Amino acid sequence: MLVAMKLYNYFRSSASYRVRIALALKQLPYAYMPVHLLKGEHKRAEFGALSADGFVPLLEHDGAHLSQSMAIIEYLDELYPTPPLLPADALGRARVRALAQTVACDTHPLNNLRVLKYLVRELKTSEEAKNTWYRHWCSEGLQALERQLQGSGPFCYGASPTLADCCLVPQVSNAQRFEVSLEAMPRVRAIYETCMAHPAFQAADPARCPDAE
Ligand SMILES: N[C@@H](CCC(=O)N[C@@H](CS)C(=O)NCC(=O)O)C(=O)O
Repeated sequence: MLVAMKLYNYFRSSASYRVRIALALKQLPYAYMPVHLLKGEHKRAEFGALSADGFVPLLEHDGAHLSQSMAIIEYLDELYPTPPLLPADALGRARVRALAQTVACDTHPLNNLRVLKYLVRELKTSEEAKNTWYRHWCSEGLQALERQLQGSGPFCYGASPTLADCCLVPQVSNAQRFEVSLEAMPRVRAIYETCMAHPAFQAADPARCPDAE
């Protein structure tokens, strides 16, 4: 039996977007709990009582509160294995996790809201320098992904979406928002197009979120 889930998230949060994609791929219903990051709602005591790290996404399921998008997606994949988001073989799983972590561990943390705020508020960098920082690290990360995607297709790892695609799409969407050039990344662009033609990816799109502005 399906136990009701709640996803605390923000439409523009790319880590939240990853989880929304996974939930949509698995066709799992959930209550959308908006947490407005720019209004600092993730810093409020109510949210702090649920979340130790104060980040979105946070998944509430079966009395538990789960943080970290990658851990949440793997949890969902174990509980609801169809369709699988990780390959059946160990080498395939290592490859998919490597792609996903290139985004989630090497790229996204450098461009997180708190990092950008720290640059501007504490280190007194200009808006322009902050955007240069953003574009640099986003581009470095996506180029590393591009190199690993040689021979891939139509998705990051074969014929169906995996954890890696859950990570690629939000990162590309961020890159587009910050006008990072994707010119030198044909594989990343092609996989992004394939994903965006898939109904689950469309359903998870930030523009379709209840808190979209
Ligand atoms: N590693 C975490 C990262 C979560 C994260 O960075 N969330 C961002 C939004 S994408 C956040 O809540 N940022 C709040 C802040 O930076 O103050 C995950 O994958 O879930």
